[in-house]
This record gives sequence, structure tokens and C-alpha cells, in this order.
Amino acid sequence: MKTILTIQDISCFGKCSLTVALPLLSSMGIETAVLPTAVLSTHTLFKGFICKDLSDQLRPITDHWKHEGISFDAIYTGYLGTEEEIDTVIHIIEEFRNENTLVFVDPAMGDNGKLYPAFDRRYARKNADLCAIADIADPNITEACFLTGLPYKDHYTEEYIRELLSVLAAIGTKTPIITGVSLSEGKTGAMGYDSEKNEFFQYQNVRIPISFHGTGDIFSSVLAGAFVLGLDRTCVLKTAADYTARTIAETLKNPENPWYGVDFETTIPELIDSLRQTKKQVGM
Ligand code: PXL
Repeated sequence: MKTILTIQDISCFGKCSLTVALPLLSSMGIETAVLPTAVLSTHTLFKGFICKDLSDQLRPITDHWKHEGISFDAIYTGYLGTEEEIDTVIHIIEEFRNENTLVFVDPAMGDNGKLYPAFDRRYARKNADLCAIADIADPNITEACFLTGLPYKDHYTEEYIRELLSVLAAIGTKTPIITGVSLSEGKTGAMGYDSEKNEFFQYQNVRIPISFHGTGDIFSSVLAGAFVLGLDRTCVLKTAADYTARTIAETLKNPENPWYGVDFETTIPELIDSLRQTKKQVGM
């Protein structure tokens, strides 16, 4: 079985970060270890959340793992809190990585042209250091702009996305993938760049014109999992984008859907089925 370590916060209530990554990766058949960077009562969209930072626990935990000879096929980082924490995470990646380890970074820090209130430009620059050591990083357009220093655009062309991807690759990410890329009316998806082969790739499907909290974490978790399973990049994008879109569609059908997250639990059986079919098609 493939193994993955995911490093991000645990928002105890609210369907994001670890409460999404852990069930999704496990249901994809990947042994998933977690390194919680902080415990929050809820995610930060709730008023009055409380947060206990666990930065000082990360090294003692990973030191124990080292001592036990524990290793991982992949390391997937999500929402982190501070510049110091990013430095610690870079150190942990360097300690656990070998030539076969897949390092996947979701530099979660903003959307719609703005950083989340907790973050500033210095934090964004530090996140660029983390992306520089990633095999794959999947910022949205906003995050890609803060990572590269290129201006944010609401309306853009494929050329603009290619430029963002090229600069991300120049920073050091081997295969940057930009999410939330809409290249034609009514469609959305992701576009990536394999810098070793100098090839761009993309996948688009129907755009559901409503945004829900936590869908970025769902997309990233499935993307990371599908790469770890060894699917080719086009299948990976399709699996993650289709699953996210199906989840949003199912959530919209539920008149009692919660405002704080999506009903990703309902569609987990479909994810398992689609992976089974894809693997069969490619003879895995
Ligand atoms: O979904 C990203 C995320 C993760 N963790 C926490 C968050 C958010 C987004 O707002 O608040 C604590």
C-alpha cells in the first residue's frame, strides 16, 4: 500500500484540512499519517474560533518517527500558519525525502485576488520557498500571483496562465498546477506544466457558478492521492475535478446543506468507483 504524510491543521468542526484529507486519502486506499500543525475549534470562517498552535510539537513527533524508521511515499502539505512553521515543514520534508518521495504542496493562503486575513506578503514569499522544493504545487490564481509577484487578473487568457506556470516552475516547482482556471464560458478546471518535459496540460469541466468552503482541500487531497497512486497527470486532473464538481452538485441538491462545507461524504463511493474504473482502463 502507498503511504502519505499530510501536514496541515485540524479544524475540529467544519469539513476542511485534515477532516477532509484523511477520509479522502484513506478511501483512495492510501495509508495516511497526519501531522496536525494546529488544533482549531472550527475553521476560520466561524466567529470566535479558538486555536492551539502545535508548531513546537512537530519536530518531537517527526524525531520519534525517524527513530522508529518510519517513511512515506509522499508528503502533502496544506494550510499552514506562520513563516516559522513553513521553515519547520521545509526541514521535515528535507529530512524524510528520498529520490522517490513525491512532495505535494497546496499553498493555501488566499482567493479572489486577496490573501486570507491571517496572512501577509512575507508569508506568501515564505510559501514560495516551500513551493520551490515541491514536485507538485497547486495554487489557485490568487495564490499563484502572490507566489510569483505577477499581477492578479479576473479576466485572463491561456497565455496568462501559462506565464504564471512558467514563473512557478522557474521558482523551483517541477510540476505546478493552477486550479480554478476557467478558459471558456461555463467551464472551469486546472492547468499544469511539466517543466521536465516542457509540456502544458489541462482539464476543464462544467463550471457550477457557486463557491463553497473546503472545495480547495477536497480537490488537493484527491489530486495528491491520485498522483501517489501513480495515475498519469490527465487522469489525475480528471479524477480530482470530476469528484469536486460531483460533490458540489450533490451539495446543491441538499436543501439543508451546511454553509460551512460540502457534502463530500455522500460522493466518496463514486470516487472509489471512478478510481477502480480508471485503474482498470490503464491496466493498473
Ligand atoms: O480550507 C483551507 C483552510 C484550512 N484550515 C483552516 C482554514 C481554512 C480556510 O479558511 O480556516 C483553519
